[in-house]
Amino acid sequence: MKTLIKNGTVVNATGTAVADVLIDGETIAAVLEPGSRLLGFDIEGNVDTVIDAAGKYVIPGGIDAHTHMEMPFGGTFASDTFETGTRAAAHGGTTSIVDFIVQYPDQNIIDQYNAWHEKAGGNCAIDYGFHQILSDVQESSLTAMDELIDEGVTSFKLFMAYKGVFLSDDGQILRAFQKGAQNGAMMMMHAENGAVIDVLVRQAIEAGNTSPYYHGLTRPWQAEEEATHRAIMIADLTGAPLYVVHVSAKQAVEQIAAARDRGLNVFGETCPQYLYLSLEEQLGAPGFEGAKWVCSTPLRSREEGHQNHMWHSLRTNDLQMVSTDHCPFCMKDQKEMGKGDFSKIPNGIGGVEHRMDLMYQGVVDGQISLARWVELTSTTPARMFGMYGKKGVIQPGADADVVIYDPNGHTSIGLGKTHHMNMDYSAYEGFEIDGHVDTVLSRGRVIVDGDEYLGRKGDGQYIKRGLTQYLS
Ligand code: DUC
Ligand code: ZN
Ligand code: ZN
Repeated sequence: MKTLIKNGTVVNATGTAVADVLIDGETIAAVLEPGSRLLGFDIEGNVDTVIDAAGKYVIPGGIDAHTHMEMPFGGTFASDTFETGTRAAAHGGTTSIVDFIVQYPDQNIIDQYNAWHEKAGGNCAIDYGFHQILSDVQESSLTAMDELIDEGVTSFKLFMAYKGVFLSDDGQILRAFQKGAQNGAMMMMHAENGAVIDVLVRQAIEAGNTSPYYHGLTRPWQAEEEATHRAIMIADLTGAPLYVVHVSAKQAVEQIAAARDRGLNVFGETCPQYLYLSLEEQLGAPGFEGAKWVCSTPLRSREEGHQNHMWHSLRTNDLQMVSTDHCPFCMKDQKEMGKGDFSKIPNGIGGVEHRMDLMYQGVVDGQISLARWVELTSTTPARMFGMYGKKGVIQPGADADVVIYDPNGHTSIGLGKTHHMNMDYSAYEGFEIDGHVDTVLSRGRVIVDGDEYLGRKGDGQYIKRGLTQYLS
């Protein structure tokens, strides 16, 4: 099967060019001047399918490097399965995800790795890789880290919060980071001071402050800044590369920026919710509405300027990536568990479907350039997590994961509109985007055409990742 995408504006992280993209089977075969002939042959007359992308952007498929499909968490499970979540991702122009294998204390890491293959295998519409969550760093965990690297799981997430669930103490973090420094793994950190948060939460509940708004107030930026600093110090001490997930506080970015200025391999991701949503408007919504946006790290105060600072940091490369932390829960029966006690609301926001659009709106609004859009959402995720060359770029030899994006199209986000995630509300209800995902190809096959889904459950393949390609 040969496909020619002709006359589109190809956007890579390095810049843009009007070009034809020739796809042979699952792979990009050539990027050519429009209308070129190849060894004297007329290309258009010798392919099976021609897609005219004139006036549209042709970009590498989005890579969401932070998702939690069907994650067991907060007394329930994230409401998107690998099937529903990857189908929604495809609709939104994301062609790869990296999901988190969960280890709870006492669980065997290799058993968990196998369990996640069982869940994802045969169900995904797009390609998928795994990071491993470590919540119980023992000798066996360190051995498992080596084994998993050989299986393509080359990044490990630890938590400084959620005591009794995920939290690792500083000594455990040190040991895992030492292993990462040895074997080249990327160490990922949920950076919030859990002990401080736990006391603030208890005090708030005892004082009768039980609404979702207090989720934000009891996870203050100081707890994020302090933990980010501590993680950076342990990374510096051990020599491990560090990737701080879901950064939301401007003070945490400042810690990351200072570390990078010192030449450390410290990186940071933020998420669309920290660019667009706020403590005042969403968490502070009347009644129990704010539960829709309970996630950790929490939405931050717009008055304090965190959202503007996140955009700024994406421009200056103090932050390198945008992922979603897609961890959806329905209001009914799930978020509702925390009525009368915000600490029982399952933490998480769904957004895997909307990341490419929401970040494209950043281009329209003048926050980031077109090339930076692609870099933040595809190229850097590929390089950060050992997939670049196959993923994250339109070039010969790459997997033909391609999105044709229409800058003259329009997307209305909300339930009953673009929403394909298994959620009974949209965290971005009413958002209007000045662009539209027109066509999505996953390894050469059209899986989304207009608003029609043509993909198949199980066509997504496991991505056996290499080590990070992003160290300085
Ligand atoms: N934060 C969330 O909001 N959900 C999943 C886990 C996390 O760290
Ligand atoms: Zn986290
Ligand atoms: Zn997460």
